[in-house]
Amino acid sequence: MTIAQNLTRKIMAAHLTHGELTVGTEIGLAIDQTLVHDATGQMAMLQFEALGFPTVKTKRSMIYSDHNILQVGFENADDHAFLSSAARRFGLYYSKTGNGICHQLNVERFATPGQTLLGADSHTTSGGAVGQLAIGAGGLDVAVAMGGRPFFLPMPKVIEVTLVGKFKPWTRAKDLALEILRRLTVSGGRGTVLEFDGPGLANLSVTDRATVANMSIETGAITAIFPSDDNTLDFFRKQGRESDFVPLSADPGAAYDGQITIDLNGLDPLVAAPHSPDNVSKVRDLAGVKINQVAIGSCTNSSFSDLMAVAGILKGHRIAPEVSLVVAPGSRQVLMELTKRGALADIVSAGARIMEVACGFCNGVGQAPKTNGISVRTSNRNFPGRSGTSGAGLYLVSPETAAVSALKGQLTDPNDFGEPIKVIWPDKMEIDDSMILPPAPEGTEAEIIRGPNIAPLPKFAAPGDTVSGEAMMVLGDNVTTDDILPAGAHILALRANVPAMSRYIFSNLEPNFPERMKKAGSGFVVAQNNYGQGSSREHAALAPRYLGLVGVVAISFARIHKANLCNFGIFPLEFVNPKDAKDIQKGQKLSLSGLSPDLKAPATLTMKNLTTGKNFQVKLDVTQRQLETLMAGGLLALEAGKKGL
Ligand code: MIC
Ligand code: SF4
Repeated sequence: MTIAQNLTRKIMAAHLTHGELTVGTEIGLAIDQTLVHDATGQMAMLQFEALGFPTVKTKRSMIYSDHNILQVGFENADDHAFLSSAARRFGLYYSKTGNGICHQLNVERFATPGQTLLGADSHTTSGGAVGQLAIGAGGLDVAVAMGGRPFFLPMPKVIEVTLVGKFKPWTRAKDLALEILRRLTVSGGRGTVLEFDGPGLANLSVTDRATVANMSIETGAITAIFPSDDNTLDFFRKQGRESDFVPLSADPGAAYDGQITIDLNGLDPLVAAPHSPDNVSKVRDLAGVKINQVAIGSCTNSSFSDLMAVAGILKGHRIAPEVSLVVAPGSRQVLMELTKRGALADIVSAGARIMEVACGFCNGVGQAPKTNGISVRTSNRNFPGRSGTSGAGLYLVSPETAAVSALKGQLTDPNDFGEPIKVIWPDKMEIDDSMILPPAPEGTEAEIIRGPNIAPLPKFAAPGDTVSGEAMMVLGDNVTTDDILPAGAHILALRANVPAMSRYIFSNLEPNFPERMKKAGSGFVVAQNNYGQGSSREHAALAPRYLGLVGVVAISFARIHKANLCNFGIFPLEFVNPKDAKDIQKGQKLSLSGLSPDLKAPATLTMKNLTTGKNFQVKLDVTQRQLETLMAGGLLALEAGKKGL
């Protein structure tokens, strides 16, 4: 008798290279597709090269130019020249600037049900919209997967999320995503995959599902996945990709490790207030908050249906005089469709500014609000400083709530607008992949272009049996990667240059930190729960390591960041007794001893507070593979050691 399987386990079983599907144990998965972009791709490609792979071994590997698109100096153009030449050389496809946001394009053009996708971006999870097992990771892990090696992760719990009922007229997929965050918070999804089913699914198009899958990462979940059903087939037809369609779902009666039911009919328009995506209320309860800016776009809400609804609301109206409205379509396909239908004209004549087809405002590349400004956004994160203005307050909402609020000049429940907008999809979308450049034909040697913004990779030494140093920072819960390496155009331009980017580590919290850390030469960060939540940027481990960070002692870690710490030789240490976290003060001297290549993972080790003389226990809760990596000084050092370099 075969056992009924959920969808996640089916795909995992079909890709399993190492381990068994036992929750909490390490598994290795074969990876079909990868993606990196122009904020993570520079490091990933330098690392791919350093690992000595001749060419990618996946079914498809993509580099997207979408994050780093301002060209106020030579840096971004250098990065793009490097990335497109590396793509040609190593067998990847390169999506040029102006083609669209990686996750939007992946869902439109490449995401395939039943396949695995590993992306150097936390919102890679969007691919779950079509039944793809799509996971975010650090660039080095993606580089390894591009080379044909498996991706390792702890086997997650699979949580069934059953959708029942139908959305009320003005409630949308974004409100469902926010409801999930309200229930789970920014850490409640850790160690899980959210697998959707139920009769309510019929009401969610693929682009709606992409919004929900996209924001699943904000709960700390590894990813989210939807079945591949009639709505998926309909979407694939519109994309001219029927041949990629495979029907896929969980077996009837499949077992799950947990269950949540959400009645769509019970949802109202919701908003995540500053400064966390789980700070969720009903829009109605916060209505009246005066706003300066409305920003519509990002990989969460920039699809055809999102922007057609926005155009429908704006048509024939004018935005409030004190509001700046910016609209950034998610892909060139979306922009073309808006143009053909006159919807772009409706948006422009309402007073909107049309932004480049890119991430843009979402992570502080342009459109930073005024000092203490209030910005209503359709994006997925509202962490402090993410917009590029440290005192600004970001409210995350659906495109409908954003558009209606732009007209009123204050946060407004879209139910106050009147009749809801009905979006009619075309039978076929405008398909033009000409901005995706193929790799060089086999047998051609393509030259890699390295301008001055492409710095060599730093090398790190193996630790001895003891590492010690000052507690350089003592922080609380939910420290984000935006806190560690801030977003914003001027820092993003330095993603290929570790010494330059390291000058911004923790700079929003303490501008002097990089200098202090470098001078100390060796030190620890101490924090509480969920350290490193948010983006996949490995630079938030790599650059601190370059400055001398040897360990982070916390109560718990976010999955991607913990893996990144190991990859760059920083010890992720968990307090055995969480109360010990409160005993450590900034500036105290700490030491971790008992390190040895013979240690068995996971290991419990003793740390000493040399200032107070007190000992405390920490758990190095890593796999044997990660322990070996840490003891070598990081993954590149480990691989170089194996090759005798
Ligand atoms: C983000 O949304 O924070 C980013 C910018 O897309 C990051 C990637 C990066 O910082 O390189 C992410 O989500 O992983
Ligand atoms: Fe780009 Fe924002 Fe999406 Fe990150 S979250 S990929 S910055 S649009």
